[in-house]
Amino acid sequence: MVRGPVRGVSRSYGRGMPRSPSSPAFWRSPLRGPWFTSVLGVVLLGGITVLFVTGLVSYAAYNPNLSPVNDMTPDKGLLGFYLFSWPTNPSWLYRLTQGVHVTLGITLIPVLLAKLWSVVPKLFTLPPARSLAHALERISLLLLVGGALFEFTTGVLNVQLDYIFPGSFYPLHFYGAWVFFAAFVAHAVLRVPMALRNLRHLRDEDQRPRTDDELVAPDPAPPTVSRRGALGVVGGGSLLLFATTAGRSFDAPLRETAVLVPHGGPEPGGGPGGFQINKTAEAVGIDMRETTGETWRLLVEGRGRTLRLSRDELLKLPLHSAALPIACVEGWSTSDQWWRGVRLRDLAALVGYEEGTAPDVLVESLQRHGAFRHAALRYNQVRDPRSLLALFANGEDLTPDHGYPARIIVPAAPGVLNTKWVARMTFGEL
Ligand SMILES: Nc1nc2c(c(=O)[nH]1)N[C@H]1C(S)=C(S)[C@@H](COP(=O)(O)O)O[C@H]1N2
Ligand SMILES: [Mo]
Repeated sequence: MVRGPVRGVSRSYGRGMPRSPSSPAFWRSPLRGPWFTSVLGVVLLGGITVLFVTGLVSYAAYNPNLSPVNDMTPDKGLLGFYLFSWPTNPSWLYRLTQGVHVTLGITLIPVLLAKLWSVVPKLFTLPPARSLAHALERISLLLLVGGALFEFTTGVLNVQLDYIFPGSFYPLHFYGAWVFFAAFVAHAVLRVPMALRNLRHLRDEDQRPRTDDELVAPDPAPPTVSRRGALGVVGGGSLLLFATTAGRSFDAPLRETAVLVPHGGPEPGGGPGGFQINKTAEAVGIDMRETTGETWRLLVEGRGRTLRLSRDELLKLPLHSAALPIACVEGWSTSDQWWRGVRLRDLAALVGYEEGTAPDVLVESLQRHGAFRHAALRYNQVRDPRSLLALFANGEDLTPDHGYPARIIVPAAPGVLNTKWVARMTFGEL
């Protein structure tokens, strides 16, 4: 019969004893260790670098310096140093960069979570700082972990919940990306050499746990899965997310496999207008009497002139066709649709801009509220012969949801710039 703890026997590693998370013995998973963390870290090194580059590219694709209506982060200052004129070739450019950005981001979620889990004991290390250098390192780690969680969360919410932060998503995600990436670079510089050494010298299963490494549990619980098995679970999770997401960058039947994200699953209806719709006419409050009635006029302005054109008058202008996709910032896209309408540069010519001199244009829609009711296009986009004020899609009149009576379609431009239900185009001064 034993009453109370036996004197002289160390209690520290005893079962069932309360321990604080700041004690290494609190963490007992035998999976934690330098090899496991290094594998995940190296995957994230490559993955997050691609996310950052494709993210910056995505922001440049809006042509934010062109006009205040395109710029969701007007106070970016130096952070916009890299911006460049978004090209119109190849026409699938944004489909690729943004598809990669969003699909890769979603795919990396299990890897990120596993990586954070693998180093979580370090979060509780006491004392909080042993030296100034150690304090700085821990602050940078807080920015790293906080930044990663913030970027992944805002990105996923924007895609899944259809612009839950209207307008403010862009500054949040853009500024967050710079903070996160700065911490990420600092971390990579400090840790990548060690991670690569670990991968070269440590054999996962056979690796004798090096108890001198702070990641290795001093008092491990019996293993229920091998380290390789655990990595398999993480990789399987990533594969599952990939397989249920990637399809919405393609048409049916591939799109049907994207059950996890909006704009996956079946196409909306059939026929010529049966491709993905971002916002329906009803959702943005387009009054169909204004658009379908005889009263609709397109205002074309520039060089001091104003033209008012009915749809019938537009139809008498030279019509051209172009096969171009819709590619949304949310990561989904369609294959090429067959658009037919008036070239933007021909509209510029109507107000006096001769061949080869078409300028930037501000496009405004009938829509009264919402971030995407207007957009500016740069002259290189206006001059491309495939850039149209489209009146038809796939051989028939535009449907109300795709922007009847007229919409913009520009090669390689993000969906946001392809304004629907166009009411006015102003060439020149933006
Ligand atoms: N007026 C207006 N145009 C708009 C939008 C909008 O909300 N209002 N959404 C844009 C976005 S975000 C995308 S992705 C495309 C989608 O075009 P679709 O619905 O024809 O596929 O339209 C763009 N044009
Ligand atoms: Mo979009």
